[in-house]
Amino acid sequence: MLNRTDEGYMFDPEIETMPRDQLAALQLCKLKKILRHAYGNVPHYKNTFDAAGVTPSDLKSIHDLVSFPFTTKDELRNNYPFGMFAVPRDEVVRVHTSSGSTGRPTVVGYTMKDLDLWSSLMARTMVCAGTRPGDFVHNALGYGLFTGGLGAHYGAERLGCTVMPVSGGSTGRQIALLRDFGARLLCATPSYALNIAEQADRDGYDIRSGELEIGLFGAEPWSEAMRSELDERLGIKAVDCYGLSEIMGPGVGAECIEARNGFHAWEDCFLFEIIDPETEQPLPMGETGELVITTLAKWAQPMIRFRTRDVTQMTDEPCVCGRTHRRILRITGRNDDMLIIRGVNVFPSQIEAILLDCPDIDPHYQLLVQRTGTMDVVTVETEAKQSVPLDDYAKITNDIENHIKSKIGVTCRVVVLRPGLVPRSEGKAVRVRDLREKE
Ligand code: DLL
Repeated sequence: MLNRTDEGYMFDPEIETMPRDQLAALQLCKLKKILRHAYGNVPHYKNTFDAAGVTPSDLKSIHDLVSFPFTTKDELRNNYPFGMFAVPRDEVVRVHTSSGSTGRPTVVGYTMKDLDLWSSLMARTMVCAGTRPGDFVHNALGYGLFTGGLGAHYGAERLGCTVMPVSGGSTGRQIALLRDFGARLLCATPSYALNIAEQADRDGYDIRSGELEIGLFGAEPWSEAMRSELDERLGIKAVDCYGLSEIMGPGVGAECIEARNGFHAWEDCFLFEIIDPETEQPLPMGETGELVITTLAKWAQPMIRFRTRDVTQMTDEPCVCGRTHRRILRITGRNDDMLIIRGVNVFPSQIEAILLDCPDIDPHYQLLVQRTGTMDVVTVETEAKQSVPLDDYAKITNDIENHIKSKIGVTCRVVVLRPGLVPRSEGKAVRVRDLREKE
């Protein structure tokens, strides 16, 4: 077995360090095949390709992909439940769905081979984040229709770890299990990891003195400031991991523990583009826009140019870890979660970073959007630390309002609540509550 301190250990070394020209050739070969598979087996793709006047044989180089149509979440919904499958339903061995909180859920199917690939990519992700075979993994990602729990579970098993399938919730019990079993890796959403840290404090357990060394966090936007907070409070290195059910689940990319600066996008299995969401044109390397992903090896349900709505940027700067796969920098947020406050675009993660700067605040928060006349008004609800006297709340409120104004350029109302009053997350935190339609 490998020693935990073995540097440079990779799960798929040949692929992870593949020279860029070879990686590009591999992508082209896989892309041609997946386009044929999608066009030949999914009526939706046949129709949209035909409408755009393209067929798979028009793709001669990767750059030709721009003439192929995008796939949107609405189109997946319109093909509910099995219309996007490219194989007979009885070859699909697993189905997950998105939450469906805004209409029909989106369905994703996997063949046995797809599940095998997903497990390998999650194992690769975990190694990239510093996990090693034999580690004990505490998996607090939700099990069920959400892809987080099962994705991390099978990845950890594939790697040869010992997995505890705790799922989210029953936070008191999570602390006891972390203490008694000595997990090295914690998988969770960052907001739930903060909830765990808080519970450990309440229970008088110094989680920093335990065995925990790494947090593999994702499934929701979080800021660099939140990373420092989690590092500090849990005594770990917090590592970002990205994924989405429509494309596979967690494991589409992961930060390396060496740099912790943007996640390596697994380019042998996915093709990544950044586009301007308005003009829908590709943006040059380094510019911020919407991430678009094409699956290169997912068989049950290929996704061609899927518009993720996630806002980010890519970099082709070499990484200290030696991996050649490009990095996608922190996801600022989703287009759909972006608030436009008096003409200024604001993501909840920007507010989060400001709250974390304030020493009297615990970074639990929600943004409430209301309408007054024709104006949208945003209220930031957050919490004071236990030790802060009530008399100080007014001053803290004022300070945060000023910070938001000076750093982001918008005016928000801030309400500082007593500890425990902002709802806690057991999975993905709800950061924005839109009260406009109900008023
Ligand atoms: O959240 C898969 C996942 C599970 C990823 C566990 C990482 C860890 P969905 O429920 O389909 O899948 O949600 C996907 O979550 O489009 C992003 O908006 C957001 N998201 C996922 N990872 C990150 C991240 C899972 N690291 C949606 N940073 C995506 C920011 C993230 N946002």
